[in-house]
Amino acid sequence: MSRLIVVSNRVAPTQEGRPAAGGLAIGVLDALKETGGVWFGWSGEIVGEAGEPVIEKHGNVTYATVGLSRRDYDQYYRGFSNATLWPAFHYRTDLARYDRQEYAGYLRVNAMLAKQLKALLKPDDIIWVHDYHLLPFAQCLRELGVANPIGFFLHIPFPVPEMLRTVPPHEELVTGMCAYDVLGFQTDADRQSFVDYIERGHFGHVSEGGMVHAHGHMFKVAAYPIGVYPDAIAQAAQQFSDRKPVRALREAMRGRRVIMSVDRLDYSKGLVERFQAFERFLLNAPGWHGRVSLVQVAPPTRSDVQTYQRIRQTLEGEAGRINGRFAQLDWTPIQYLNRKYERNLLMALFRMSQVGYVTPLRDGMNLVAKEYIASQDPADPGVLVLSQFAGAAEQLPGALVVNPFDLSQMAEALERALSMPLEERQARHADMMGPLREMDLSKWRDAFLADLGHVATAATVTRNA
Ligand code: ADQ
Repeated sequence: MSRLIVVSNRVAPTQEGRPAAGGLAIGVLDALKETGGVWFGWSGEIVGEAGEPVIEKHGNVTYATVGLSRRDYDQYYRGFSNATLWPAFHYRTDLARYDRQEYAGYLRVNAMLAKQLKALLKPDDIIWVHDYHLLPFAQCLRELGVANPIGFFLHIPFPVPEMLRTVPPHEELVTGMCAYDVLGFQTDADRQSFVDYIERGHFGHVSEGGMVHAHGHMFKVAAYPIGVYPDAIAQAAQQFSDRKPVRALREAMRGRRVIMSVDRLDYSKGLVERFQAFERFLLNAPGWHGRVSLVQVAPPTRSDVQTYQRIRQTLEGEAGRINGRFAQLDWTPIQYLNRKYERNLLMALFRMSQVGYVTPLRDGMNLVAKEYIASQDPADPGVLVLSQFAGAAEQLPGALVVNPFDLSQMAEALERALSMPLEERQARHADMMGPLREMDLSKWRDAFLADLGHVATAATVTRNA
């Protein structure tokens, strides 16, 4: 049987129980643990000079990690990946900057990682590459003569062509993407944006079954929405409901309702707008004063990228201002916690809250929305208030879907969620659990790998001919 080689920028910590870095890490690790295989990527360490990969085996997963030099880290990771691609792909051209040297560093690191991986490859390995740090990775491998099947999954949104064109080397990046055998996106809208770019630029055309012919390659393009394991989450949420931090929050709330938000501290997550909409809700609905708190858990990430330092300051300022305006001696409207929690504990916190408040300005999928639904007690479930710009909104019709730029609408949705009758809450929850079970994490992996298997067989025959 073929070995699965997963490639992502950051290989998640190997120790059990430690919180993983984010949605990608959680999805990939859970998916890989079942099939077994190799996970290759950056170790998270800065080293003098990138050396040979360090190989460690834990269970049926082999971790192959390499360090990055300071220059590589600054140009490839902090620079082009997170200060150009991330903001532009999340429609924040106001925050995106472009620097030719950083782009050169991005290409150099992709080529270096491809060379390192090539040394570990066997002829029948299947390679699955993840996310925006590695758009040119397949092209680099092909240049080294690698003929194995290579698929790519983009965890973040793929922007509409006009937005993509704001990234100066857009054409080169898309040409690189065409070297994959399968390109997977979170939603149909993302898939369509890619196809629009190809067709409007006359780079190629799409034939039946989502096959794209462009830049001399033939590859499949499709949406594979990432999922969670809803039943395992439900079980964990229930089991951890008696743990100390959950009990402590329950006691501190003394019967008050909880609106719960959990995100990495990132400007794409719409935290400032969310706080301001909560403020508007408090203004509109004085009857709720003292009866509900917003608990926002947001651990800092990428804190050495400047825009991330700024969002942190802004948010702390907003929380302070809103609390100063409304707090009473025994009530703090916003509890803002700048830290990570163990995953199972988070699920229990979701379960004890009455509203899941998930309002990114743009998000590839958003696993928190899915985790929130899965964590609920079906007999007395909470209500999900969800941004229309999260990929998850395509699959969670039972949520109260809001436009995160419309503070009044969000404020109304909070009020509606907090007063929703039990029967309606139950019906909405049941409506969402079905699709969550049908499109769980193993379906995501299996659907992608099945397509990669089919397409690659045909393509490899052609490449080797
Ligand atoms: P992220 O932007 O990281 O993921 P998301 O999908 O919400 O966003 O995943 C975050 C994960 O981290 C969730 O599983 C959540 O439970 C966990 N998490 C968040 N805050 C935490 C905290 N304080 N402590 C512990 N765990 C925490 C990227 C894309 C998303 C896409 C995923 C997966 O940006 O759009 O859904 O990849 O493809």
